[in-house]
Amino acid sequence: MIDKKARIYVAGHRGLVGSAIERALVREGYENIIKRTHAELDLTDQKAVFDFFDKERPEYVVLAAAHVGGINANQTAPADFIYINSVIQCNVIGAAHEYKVKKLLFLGSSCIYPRMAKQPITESELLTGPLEKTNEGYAIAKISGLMMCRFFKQQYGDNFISCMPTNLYGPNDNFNLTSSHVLPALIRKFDDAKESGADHVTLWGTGAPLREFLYVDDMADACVFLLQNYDGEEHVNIGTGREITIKELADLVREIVGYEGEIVWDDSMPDGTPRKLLDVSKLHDLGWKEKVSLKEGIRLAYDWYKSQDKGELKL
Ligand code: GFB
Repeated sequence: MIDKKARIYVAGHRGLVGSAIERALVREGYENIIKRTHAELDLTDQKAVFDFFDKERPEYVVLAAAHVGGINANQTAPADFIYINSVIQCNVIGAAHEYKVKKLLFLGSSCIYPRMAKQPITESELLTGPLEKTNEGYAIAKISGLMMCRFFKQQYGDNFISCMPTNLYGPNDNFNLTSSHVLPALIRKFDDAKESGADHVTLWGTGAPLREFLYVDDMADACVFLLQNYDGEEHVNIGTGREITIKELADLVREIVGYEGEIVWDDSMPDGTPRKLLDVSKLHDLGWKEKVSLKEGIRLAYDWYKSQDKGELKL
């Protein structure tokens, strides 16, 4: 059991994932959550990170800080994705080892698996084939973080575990149409078009790829559950085990937003990996299952988007 007064550092607490993990920890009664904004602590600065661990002595660490983005951001800036993520991971995992953190949870992403992995993707598919090219930089950094946790566990006995969430969405997402993931992009595109009375919305690719989506607060619950219940060497997939085509997703978001115009598919933009469905039996066997349906989650995400002051949104 993790003491409710334990010092828990959530790296990346202002992002989609980190903010949800902070909410989940608070809900569970944890009272001593340590946070630093990017301006207060630059996680790519090794000395600053080690000084911070030396001073704050966190007992638990959730490494949710990452340089992230959707298919276009990943494809156009692979150097940033591999470099920034690798440096952040090395610094935080290295400091967690040095300062004897009791447990660390590292968050990866389902894009770590081979492009043509057997579906649904079990944890053992890792490193069995070539990666999807549009996100190779990000995937290689995340694979390295996962392996680093595994090797620190093997060599030093550090309790560093990893999880691999599927595509996530919810409050504090990035709604910038160049760098965002598909769900926030759909919410914003349909909402903008509804407000402006535009007769069509342009979406990327063919709409044929299949994706799995998990509401971020469910993912955060799963993370807290793993922190409390899992000490294994192998990473754990976090998802719903259900998939939907991008075209079906677009129809669903359009209905929730209430936009009645046309959808135009721009196939000069990439589709990315054709299918990315996680096998979540390991997580289910451990005793965790999601609560929020896709429809309900999109409604919550849309309500959140509408409740925000435009100036506060990541647009
Ligand atoms: O969410 P997304 O950017 O990333 O795109 P991935 C998913 C699918 O939605 C792709 C299509 O087939 C896109 O072509 N799509 C349609 C759109 N319209 C849009 C749009 O307006 N914006 C966006 N962004 N997509 C990312 C990886 O892959 O998933 C990352 O690049 C990470 O590394 C993340 O793993 C979870 O699911 O293809």
